[in-house]
Amino acid sequence: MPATRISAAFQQRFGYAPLVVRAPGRINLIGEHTDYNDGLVLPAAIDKEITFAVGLNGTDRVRLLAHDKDELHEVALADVRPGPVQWANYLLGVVAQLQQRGVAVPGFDCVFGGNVPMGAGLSSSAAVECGLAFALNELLGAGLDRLALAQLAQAAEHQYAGVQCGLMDQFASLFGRAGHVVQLDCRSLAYAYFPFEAARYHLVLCNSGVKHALASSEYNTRRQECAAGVAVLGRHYPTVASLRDATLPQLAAHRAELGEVVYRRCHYVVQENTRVAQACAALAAGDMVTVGQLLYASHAGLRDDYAVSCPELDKLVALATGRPGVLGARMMGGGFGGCTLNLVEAAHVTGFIESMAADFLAFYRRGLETYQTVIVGGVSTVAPGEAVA
Ligand code: GAF
Repeated sequence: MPATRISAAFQQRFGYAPLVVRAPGRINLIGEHTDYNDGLVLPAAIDKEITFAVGLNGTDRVRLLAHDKDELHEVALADVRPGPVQWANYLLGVVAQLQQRGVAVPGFDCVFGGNVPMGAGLSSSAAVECGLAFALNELLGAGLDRLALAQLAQAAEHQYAGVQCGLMDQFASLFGRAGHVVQLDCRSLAYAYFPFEAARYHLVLCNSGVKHALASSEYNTRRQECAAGVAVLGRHYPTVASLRDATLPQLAAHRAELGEVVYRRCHYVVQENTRVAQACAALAAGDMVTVGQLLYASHAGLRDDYAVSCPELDKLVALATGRPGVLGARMMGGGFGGCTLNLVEAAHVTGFIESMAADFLAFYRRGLETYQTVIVGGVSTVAPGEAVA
């Protein structure tokens, strides 16, 4: 029971009672690399969570304890800036963003830890940022709403982790609803919940075990390539302010001017936005076969046009394809490693996991880590004694 463990560790280290907050990681059913293109995404918060114990300490210092690493990082509030301790940067980035918004952050203590696997593409970093932002907002009575907290956490990631991410991960962690995926329109910020029929279908994650060093640099490159595409299209079509506005015929008409790489990036994004809308319609109609087909199509686009997959992810999708009870599979998240998302009929989950693990072992000579997911609610406080994931 991590909440009790984290809270106890806080009391033991700092000697007073903290506020306890849980912050979930996320899956994304479909809509990858669309968030920073003003597009549509369809994520959900899952029962892989980070728990925070946070309290004001009456000093001008911040004391951060990463429980799972058993590492303490201490810094004066006047000295908050990005440093060499990566895990601390996510937290300090949140402090800096609060300060920039005029919130006077006093000294505080924070212990955090949980079961979101690191580097698996489940947005442990967003969970870390959102959990602390939520806790400090509560403790300080700063009055920021969930959207403001998500945007603040996103800005922390930009400035302290150097990843020019979109809003999806932070939004999912804060706005998740149990049993539902949430469609976010990243331009209007309108959102709508769609029930996910968990009794009949499960979302199973297969971890490629690959943590690609290029993930953040290539991510930022993709953003630039999309922006380059918009710059070309905007010269011909003044209504195109982002790839959300672009159409496939427009791309085809200017393929040479875009250049092959930029054309392919844009082609993927335009198609993926359409797939998200189609997936929402299929979900509403209870047509999970179509949802599954859209997952396969999304993977093909991410692999061939957007070029953010890797051999291990492609292999996992190939292994899942055609297996009993599997409706669809694709790589999930930013790419270059992390997990595949598999839509599997509930009755076949055990067989799916066992047979995938056996085939993965036979091919790569190493074990396959898999995670079964439950879709849960977004960041919240935890009452003393309350169980969390
Ligand atoms: C990462 C980013 F943080 C998200 O904003 C999103 O762009 C995702 O990659 C790809 O869909 O998780």
